[in-house]
Amino acid sequence: MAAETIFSKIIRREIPSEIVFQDDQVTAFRDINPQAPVHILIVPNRWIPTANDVGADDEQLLGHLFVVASQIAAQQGIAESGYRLLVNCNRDGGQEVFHLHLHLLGGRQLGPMLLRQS
Ligand code: DGP
Repeated sequence: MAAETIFSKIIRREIPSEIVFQDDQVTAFRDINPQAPVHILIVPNRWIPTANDVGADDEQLLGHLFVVASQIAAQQGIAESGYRLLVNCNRDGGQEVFHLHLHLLGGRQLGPMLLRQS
């Protein structure tokens, strides 16, 4: 049985993190292990474990996630240089935290989308 993750505690501000944006639907905070000069996680406040658990009721929420991502990219000064938005799902996707989140990565040339392995 899946359970809430550390991200729920971050959203409720029960443990520290560098929150850059929060409203009633989403929270955005800096990744603890940044892979680029800008690496921010944009997370629905409501717990959705993986992309597999997204339903029709989530359409507005997930659209809002992208609106917030583009606003944060502009605030971080990377909208014009560019950035990557990424969602990992389950084992093969490399998901480590089972609370759906959008990675916003930028501030350097990110290179090819995937490592070239067979
Ligand atoms: P993913 O592999 O897509 O599930 O990415 C999970 C990300 O979450 C990973 O880049 C590291 C980040 N992360 C894990 N634990 C914490 C934490 O406690 N605080 C913060 N700020 N980030 C975390």
